[in-house]
Amino acid sequence: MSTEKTLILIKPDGIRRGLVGEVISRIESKGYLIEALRMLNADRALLEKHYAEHVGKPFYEPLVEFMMSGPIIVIVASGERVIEGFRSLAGVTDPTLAVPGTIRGDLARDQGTKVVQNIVHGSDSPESAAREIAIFFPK
Ligand code: DAT
Ligand code: MG
Repeated sequence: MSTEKTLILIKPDGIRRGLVGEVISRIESKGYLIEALRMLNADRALLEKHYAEHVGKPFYEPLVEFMMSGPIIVIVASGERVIEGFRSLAGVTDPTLAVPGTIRGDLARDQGTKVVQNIVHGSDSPESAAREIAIFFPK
């Protein structure tokens, strides 16, 4: 059985605030392996694929605008149960409620914006991980 993989994004707020090293350090310190990493400016078409499940929600357009507001870093990390493990490292979606000790709990807060700015994305299931990795790292 091959080791599980997940797709992690460091969002534009994470880059603007100089938290790239901190986020990568937390992934590595936990013991996950960085398998691939690239920086890019995501366009609308790419984000529409990545966030397909959220199309039509009130925060969808602000989310896309936010994700296009600067470069992002795309990471594939691997390890046993890395999908749930990284979600645990990241903390819950709302940074106000994310537990201290997590990336979102320690490093983000409510900015009063229409979309929550919470530093990182992590795949939420094996199906999402496979789909998202294929979007950002097409064969
Ligand atoms: P997660 O990133 O924790 O998997 P999600 O997939 O439900 O959360 O949503 C994608 C992103 O959209 C999330 O990281 C922040 C933003 N978001 C989600 N729900 C929101 C809401 N109710 N209001 C504003 N932004 C929201
Ligand atoms: Mg999600």
